[in-house]
Amino acid sequence: MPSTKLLKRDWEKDHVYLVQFPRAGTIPTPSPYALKVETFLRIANIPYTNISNDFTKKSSKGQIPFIELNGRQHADSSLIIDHLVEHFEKGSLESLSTSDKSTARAFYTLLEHHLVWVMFYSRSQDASWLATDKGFAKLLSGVKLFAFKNVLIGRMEKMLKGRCMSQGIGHFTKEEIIGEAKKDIDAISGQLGSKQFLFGDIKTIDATAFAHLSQLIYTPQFSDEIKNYIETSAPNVIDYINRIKVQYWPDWEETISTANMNTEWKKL
Ligand SMILES: N[C@@H](CCC(=O)N[C@@H](CS)C(=O)NCC(=O)O)C(=O)O
Repeated sequence: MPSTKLLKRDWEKDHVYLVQFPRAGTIPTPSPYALKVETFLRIANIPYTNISNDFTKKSSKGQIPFIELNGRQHADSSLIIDHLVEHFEKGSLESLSTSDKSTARAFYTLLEHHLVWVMFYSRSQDASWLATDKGFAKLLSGVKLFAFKNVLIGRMEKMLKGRCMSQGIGHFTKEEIIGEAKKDIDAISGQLGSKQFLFGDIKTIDATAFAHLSQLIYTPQFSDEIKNYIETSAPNVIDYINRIKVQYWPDWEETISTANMNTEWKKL
């Protein structure tokens, strides 16, 4: 059940309040889940306002992102999108043939439950960039920056190492991980072909793909080979990411240079 503890008490009807980490310096958010929801909101043209969780506030499920809509909290990026599709009647963003629907579901799982572990593995090995200007350093100072750099980053790496061992990727060699990532990238590139988006017109799955691929392209990974492979062997994937960025994130550079969470992205 969605929690009823609200951050935004004077909410506006049918306006989404998206609670997520503050902006980072190399990507609007290092959370693929938050980037997915925010990109979906933009694609679906749903009015929203970001609210920083100040690294402390979490949903009833103990994580970010979460949204508040009409006085109720909804958590988990995929459940949030399901709710938004229903509430704002955005079914056209999910309308696919039966066979494409099955393929889209398989790509969702590839992205969120397989490829995502390459990013988690990378951060388990070295998450120190999050305490530099590429991450959140510009927003922190003094004791907070010291604690973030010297305590929290270490804790995060340790927690992610544990998760990677439980999932299995933590037992792989670096070459094996790169090999798995390449197979996923090849599959995405093959599905995309010369189409504009994964299934022709833009769909919800494109927000998911954009969010996860952006993490591999714009945030530090344990090996440069991953980004190099996308650039050299899957140039259509690079074009695809740029296409979504140009159309839905024209304020990308502004968000990462100013850390403003509510930049004007739509030209009125
Ligand atoms: N399945 C969740 C995953 C969200 C998630 O892993 N969020 C991370 C940030 S990227 C988080 O809040 N981590 C804090 C924690 O798990 O304690 C979703 O899709 O929203």
